[in-house]
Amino acid sequence: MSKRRVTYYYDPDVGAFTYGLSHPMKPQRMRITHELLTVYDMLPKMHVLRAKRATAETMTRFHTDEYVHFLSKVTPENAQQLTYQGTRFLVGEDNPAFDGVFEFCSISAGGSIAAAQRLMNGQTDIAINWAGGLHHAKKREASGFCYINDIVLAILEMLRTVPRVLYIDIDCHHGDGVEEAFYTTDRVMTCSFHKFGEYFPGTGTLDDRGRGKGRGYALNVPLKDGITDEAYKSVFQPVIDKILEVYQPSAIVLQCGADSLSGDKLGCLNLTMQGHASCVQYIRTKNIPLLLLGGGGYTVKNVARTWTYETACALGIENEIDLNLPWNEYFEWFGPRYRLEVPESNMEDLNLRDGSLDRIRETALRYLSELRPAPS
Ligand code: VJV
Ligand code: CA
Ligand code: ZN
Repeated sequence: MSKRRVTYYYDPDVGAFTYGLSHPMKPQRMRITHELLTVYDMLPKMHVLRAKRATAETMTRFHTDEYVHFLSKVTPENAQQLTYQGTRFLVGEDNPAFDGVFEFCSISAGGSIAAAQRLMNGQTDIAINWAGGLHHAKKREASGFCYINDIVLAILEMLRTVPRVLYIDIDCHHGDGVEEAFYTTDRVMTCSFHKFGEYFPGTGTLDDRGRGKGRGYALNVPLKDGITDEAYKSVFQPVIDKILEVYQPSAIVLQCGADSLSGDKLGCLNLTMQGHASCVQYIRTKNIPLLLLGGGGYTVKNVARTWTYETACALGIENEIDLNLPWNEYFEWFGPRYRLEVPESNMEDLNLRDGSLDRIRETALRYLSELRPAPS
């Protein structure tokens, strides 16, 4: 397995933020992942960096001044009042005005932007920011646990240097915020695999393919409940191969949302840790500058397991790893087996029922074969 230079961004403060006690999004998962990376002795094998926090001004490269200003001011105490004054930037329980929300966003976005810069400088082959991947955030509003779209900001940073960026999203939810931001340009191709049908955010059908100059440069792969590794791979690999052939991206951003794993609290797919990671392994073999980001993932112990394993994949040392977990600060979380694994469940794969996956693969590949050559 050939080696790559890997840079891992981690801010030790990130794990202390909380969306609220019973909110499914738990920033602590980045700290647990970091602890596993530590006990697996992976830190000495990569550049471990703490990024500069993103400033409000940097965030306005995508978001509106009004929205960023609101986020920088909002607290649990004044949220109602700020919202009453006619601003509806945060809506409902999904996006609470939690303590330190702006600082949390500045860590998440700061990591993704710094990672993009380091890749573009040629200082690293793979950059990782597990605190990033917040794909639902919109230009002027928060959505689905996401406030600032670190992915859009990272891609905008890359577009200063390279002509074409490919965005791939394996989170169980549709990557709507990123798709929308680049819907009318051919300089970014977006490709999201997600559960579709009575599921948040409700967008991402095969027919949503981009508009104007961007026509054909958005691709959606809608899935039903229960997809397993083999079936997922049977659509992921040919679709990605075809995109690489027709689009020839200069860099790839892979959003590794871990709610597509079996047993996720909010997800409904049935991928194992290995199946999820095989997406990372597959992209890595293409030897294109690669940014790995986090995203969803609500069964915290499985998120930590998978992002740890995927960091090992980035380093090319996954075959040397002891799948019996070394002792660590969170050891009791990983019982009763104490293993680095996420097994599949016995749920039915509804994608195989009436040949729906075959039709989706065929249609996606046909759309890609109709694409005109990429802009230079
Ligand atoms: O389905 C929705 C929206 C509602 C309105 C708000 N209620 C709470 C839930 C239904 C229509 N939102 C989704 C958002 C999913 C975001 C996924 C983010 C990512 O993984 O793609 C990237 C990071 C949703 N599903 C489940 C919940 N919200 C949910 C939110 C809660 C909750 C339980 C479930 C918020 C607070 C609390 N419990 C205490
Ligand atoms: Ca997705
Ligand atoms: Zn998700």
